[in-house]
Amino acid sequence: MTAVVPARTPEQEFQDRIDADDRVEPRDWMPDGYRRTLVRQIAQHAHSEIIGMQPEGNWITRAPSLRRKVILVAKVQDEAGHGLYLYGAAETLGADRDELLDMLHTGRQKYSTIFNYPTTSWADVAAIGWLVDGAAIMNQVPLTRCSYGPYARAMTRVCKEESFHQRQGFEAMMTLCHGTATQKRMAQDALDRWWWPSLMMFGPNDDASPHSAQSMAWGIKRFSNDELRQRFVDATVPQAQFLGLTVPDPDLRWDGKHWISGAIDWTEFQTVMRGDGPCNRERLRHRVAAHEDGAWVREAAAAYADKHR
Ligand code: FAQ
Repeated sequence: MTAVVPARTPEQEFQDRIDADDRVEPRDWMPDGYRRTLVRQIAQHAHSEIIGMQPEGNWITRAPSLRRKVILVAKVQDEAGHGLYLYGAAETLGADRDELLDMLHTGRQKYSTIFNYPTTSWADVAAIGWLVDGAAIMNQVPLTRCSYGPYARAMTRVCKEESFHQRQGFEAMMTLCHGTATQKRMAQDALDRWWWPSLMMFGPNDDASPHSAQSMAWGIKRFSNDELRQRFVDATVPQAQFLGLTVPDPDLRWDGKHWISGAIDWTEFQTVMRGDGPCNRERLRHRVAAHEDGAWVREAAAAYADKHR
């Protein structure tokens, strides 16, 4: 007698493909939850890139030299480009770009907490490149192996550009640290203010991260929030030491294998995520105004597209 093999459900077949490291492409069948999770993450990521233009954009007119200004303009433009690749990736899942932007503008979709802190000195621009882009790379390199093809391919290009951003930030930090005593103090002050928010970029601890387990099973996330945060701390503490700066964590210790951080202030993270951080309102106001000011560009592009259809 031949054994009856129960038919596999589409969900099981999909999971088999993921487990075999197969890439999912836009026209392939996928569970609704997989699609929703990707749209949520990719949209938040896209929003972070375009809101992330503001803290550094604030310093373009005050960059200390022509060379620094050229680098900064290129970097901020790159972030706009990253937003566009990501909105494009979300569209391949059936999302509507105007709706996503509306969700951002009305506070119904999140963007990274890190961009709600002010940039009060030039050293903050250096610290963002070094720490924020450094954290972004640590989080995004594994996303180049994400199971969803268009997101993975967008990340490959984004990571190349982020790596230039991180290097220019570290180099600017190095210049400040080898400069006058005032410049060194500016660099330390920037590290003091950006260190903890950078660690928060990786998201809540694993035991408080509602999406991680499913996202890892679906091959969207390849490592947990805490694993990536630990990699970032291990990579960055020696860089701070090389710069002659002190990481603002009195509990930081070496356990023979890793740099172990003190406790993160998750109340601050929740406050900023809720919309009550130092710059949340200003960032959204500025974004909405930029969108409204750009209406004529969208209208002109639509009219041109109509004429050449
Ligand atoms: N800020 O269950 P999890 C950049 C939310 S790009 C705000 O762990 P998940 C480039 C999370 O969305 C920076 N919200 O969620 C640049 C969820 O909310 P929901 C952005 C956060 O998705 C550099 C809830 O908490 N990068 O920096 C944050 O599995 C310089 C529960 O959390 C990306 O978006 C946060 N920090 O893991 C630009 C990378 N953390 O949806 C300009 C892609 C968590 O339930 C200048 N995204 N939340 O309402 C990811 O890898 C993931 O989405 C995580 C969160 C790891 C961020």
